Amino acid sequence: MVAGKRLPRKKASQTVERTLILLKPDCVQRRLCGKVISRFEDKALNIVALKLLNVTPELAKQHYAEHVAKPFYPGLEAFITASPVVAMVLEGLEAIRVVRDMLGATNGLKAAAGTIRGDYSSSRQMNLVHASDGPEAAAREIALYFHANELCPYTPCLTPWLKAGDE
Ligand code: FUP
Repeated sequence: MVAGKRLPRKKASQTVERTLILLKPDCVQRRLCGKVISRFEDKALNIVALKLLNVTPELAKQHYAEHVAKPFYPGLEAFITASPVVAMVLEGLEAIRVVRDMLGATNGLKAAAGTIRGDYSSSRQMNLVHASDGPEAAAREIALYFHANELCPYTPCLTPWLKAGDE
């Protein structure tokens, strides 16, 4: 290294991630799917899979495996199976964290204003949207809701105007 000359700063590596999103029964029933999907599109997240389905009690138990033994689980299962949900896979740089930040805290009453739950939910259970909380959960949850051939990745033509080439 030349004395006094700084090495170029190494860029933190950014990862393209996929995350499983559920627009829950309250979101579908309250006709909020369009507004919520618009937020994800506006943030330049790519929708790579999307469908409407009924969550069965069996699927609910797999999805919420870590909560099945908890006292609130029966109510959670009754809620998530009560009406159709929209399942989506979103793709983008650091998508798992970005989407969780966009949702806000689990309890809508505590979620910051400006987040999806902060703006539209006043409930802990009816908090409108589920999003995977880490890479392992994302892989597990995507496989629960989608076959590999239902994922349709593509390059949006706006890409050069959404981020710099080295991002
Ligand atoms: P989140 O990671 O934000 O989806 O939240 P959790 O994994 O902690 O909880 C899963 C779901 O259970 C949440 F959508 C809210 C619901 N829940 C209840 O209904 N009651 C509770 O006491 C705690 C969580």
